Amino acid sequence: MSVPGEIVLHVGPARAAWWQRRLSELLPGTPVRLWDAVPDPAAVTAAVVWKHPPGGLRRFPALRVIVSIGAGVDHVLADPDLPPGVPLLRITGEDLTQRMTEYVVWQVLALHRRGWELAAARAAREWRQIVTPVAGRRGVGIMGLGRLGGAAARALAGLGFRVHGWARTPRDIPGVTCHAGAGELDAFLAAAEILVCLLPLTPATEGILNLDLFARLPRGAALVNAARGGHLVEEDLIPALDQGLLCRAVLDVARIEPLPTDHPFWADPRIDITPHVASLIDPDTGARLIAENLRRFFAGEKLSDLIDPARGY
Ligand code: NDP
Ligand code: OXD
Repeated sequence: MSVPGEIVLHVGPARAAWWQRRLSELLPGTPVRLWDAVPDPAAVTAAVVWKHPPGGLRRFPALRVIVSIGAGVDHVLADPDLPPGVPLLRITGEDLTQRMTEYVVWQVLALHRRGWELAAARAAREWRQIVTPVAGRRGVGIMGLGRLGGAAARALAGLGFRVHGWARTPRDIPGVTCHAGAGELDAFLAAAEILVCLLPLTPATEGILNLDLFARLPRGAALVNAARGGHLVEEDLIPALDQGLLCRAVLDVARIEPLPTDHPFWADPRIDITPHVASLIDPDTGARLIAENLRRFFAGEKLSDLIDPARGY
């Protein structure tokens, strides 16, 4: 299988050669060029990118499609100088969804069972028994009911949690109380003792996790942000913990990644940090999905991973 023209690739230097080789194997006959080594920019018809330099895609006058190496496309749409009208695709798939579901279930169960208190007791050689409510008496709120949020909500409902979900438009998920839009945000938040963010980062969701929102949760709620660092107003998190609005936070993402070593979050024992690993796609699966999406795109077949530029996701 090949696609017409050439592919330009922008990905971190550590893996660029690997991606180039793998995409060339999967799309034999299609030249795959590294970002800084494109002999003929006019021959490029597809760009496969992760955090490309803003304005850089304008170099390719025949560009027909952009593919994000990831489920999120905020890193592409952050470019104020994108070539207009070029379709944007992302990666989704069962592996990505399953990994995120595992991460969310892991973190929600740990928060629900107050795992951090057990760990502290163990460190102090203390046999401290903690009784927690059963899942059916714990409200979990999932912000974003798309591929990832929808699957996580179903899994948590299957474990017996009282799951509430929030999306932009009405959704219907068995076992999940779904809320939609700004008008139903308060009702959703009031039920979320554990709040999980799985929203895309768009102008409408940037900074949505802030002090005002935390004040509308049940007092002492816990936060899991597995979406994007830009959802959280970072300066609001420690005050929310200090004020008892939140009891704990789990962050898989940060505004600046890697999180700088002198960032105050590292020093705060109420904040658990994982290094953007909630659902890292393994590169081989990612490359296969990208190659298949490109094949479908150029064959004019139906695409499920197409981004709506007006919505931003
Ligand atoms: P989808 O596009 O499938 O779903 C997005 C969901 O968010 C939809 O339910 C949508 O509502 C809802 N939504 C969007 N905007 C708003 C809004 N303004 N108000 C309320 N709800 C809104 O995304 P995915 O589930 O595939 O992924 C979510 C995000 O997870 C990605 O964008 C990415 O940033 C992040 N991610 C993080 C990873 C990690 O390892 N930490 C790995 C992969 C992704 P509606 O249903 O009405 O359209
Ligand atoms: C993604 C991610 O968007 O890894 O796929 O965050």
